[in-house]
Amino acid sequence: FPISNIEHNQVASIQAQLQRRAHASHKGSYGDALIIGGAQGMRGAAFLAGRAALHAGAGKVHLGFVDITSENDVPLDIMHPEIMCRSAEQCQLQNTSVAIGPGLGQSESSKELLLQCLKLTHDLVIDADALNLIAQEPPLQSALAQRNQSPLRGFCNTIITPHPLEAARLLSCTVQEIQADRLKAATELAQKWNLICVLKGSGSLVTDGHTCYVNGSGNPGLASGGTGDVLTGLCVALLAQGLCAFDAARLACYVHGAAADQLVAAGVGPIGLCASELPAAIRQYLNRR
Ligand code: B4P
Ligand code: MG
Repeated sequence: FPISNIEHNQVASIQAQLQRRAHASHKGSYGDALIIGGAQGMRGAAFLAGRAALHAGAGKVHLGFVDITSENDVPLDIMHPEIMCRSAEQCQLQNTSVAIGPGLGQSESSKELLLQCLKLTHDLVIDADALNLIAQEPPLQSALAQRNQSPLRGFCNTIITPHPLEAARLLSCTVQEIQADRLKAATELAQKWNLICVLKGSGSLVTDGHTCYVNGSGNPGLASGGTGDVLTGLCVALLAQGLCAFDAARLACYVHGAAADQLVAAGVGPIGLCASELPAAIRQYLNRR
C-alpha cells in the first residue's frame, strides 16, 4: 500500500492550478462556498470556517446557521461583512460547494439538513457533528453510501475530516484502536463510502482508499479549539475553486499546517496560537510565488 509524504514540491503543482486567475475573471469564476453549522453556543465554529474559505479565495462565502428562530437572530461576522449569513434552511444546496459540521449540533433540523446535503450537494465536506450524526443514524449512512450511485451525480466530490475520536465513532471502535493503525482506519473509511478521508492529528493522513499521503507540515500550535473548523473552510474553498476532492484535501492539509509553521516561526505560537489567526496566514501562503 503506497504511502507518501505531502511535501512542498508535491503541493506546488496543485497550488499552481489555483493561482491561474485570468485577468478578466470575476467572483463567479471562483465558486460559492457555503458552510452549514454554527448552532447556538457554537456560532464561532461557522465564522472560523467562513473566514478560512474567504481567505482561501472562494468567490463568495455563505454561512447557513442552524437554530435561527427569527431573521433578526442571524449572526453577522462584523470583522468580515463580505460573508453572507442566513438561516441554513434558506440556503441553496445545489451548485454550491458545501461544508457541513462546524458547530452543527445534533438537533432534528441538523439531521434533516445533513440528509439534504447528502442527496443534493455535489462538492461536500463533512466534519464534526455531521460525522457524529452519521455515526449514529443508519438513514444518513445509507444516504452517504448512495451518493456515488446516484445517476444524477457522476463523480462525487466528498471529503470527510474526522479527528481520531470522530473516526472511532464512525468505525465503532476506540480512539486507541484508531491511533494504533491510522492507515487502516483512514483506508477503511475512504473505501467504505468511496470518498476522500482526512484522518486528522499530528501527521494527518489523506486517502482515497487506494493511495495514502501523510502530511508533514503543522505543529502542536494547532492543538487548540477551532483549528479543525479552519481546515474545513479551507477544504470547501478549494472545492469551490474547482479542485477535485483529493487535490483539495491534500493542499488544504499542507497549507493549514504550513500556515501554522509560518506563524510559529514568527513567534505567534505554538503557545497561544489562535485558530482565528490562521486564515490570514493561509492567504499569505497561497499567494506565495
Ligand atoms: P471536539 O470537541 O469534537 O473538538 P473539535 O471541536 O473538533 O475541535 P477542532 O475542530 O478545533 O479540532 P480538530 O481536532 O477537528 O473533540 C476533541 C476531542 O477529540 C479531544 O478532547 C480528544 O478526546 C479527541 N481527539 C481529537 N484529536 C485527537 C488526537 N489527535 N488524538 C487523540 N484524541 C483526539 O482539528 C484539529 C486540527 O489541528 C487538525 O487539522 C489537526 O490535524 C491539527 N493538529 C492538531 N494537533 C496537531 C499537531 N500536534 N501537529 C499537527 N497538526 C495538529
Ligand atoms: Mg473539529
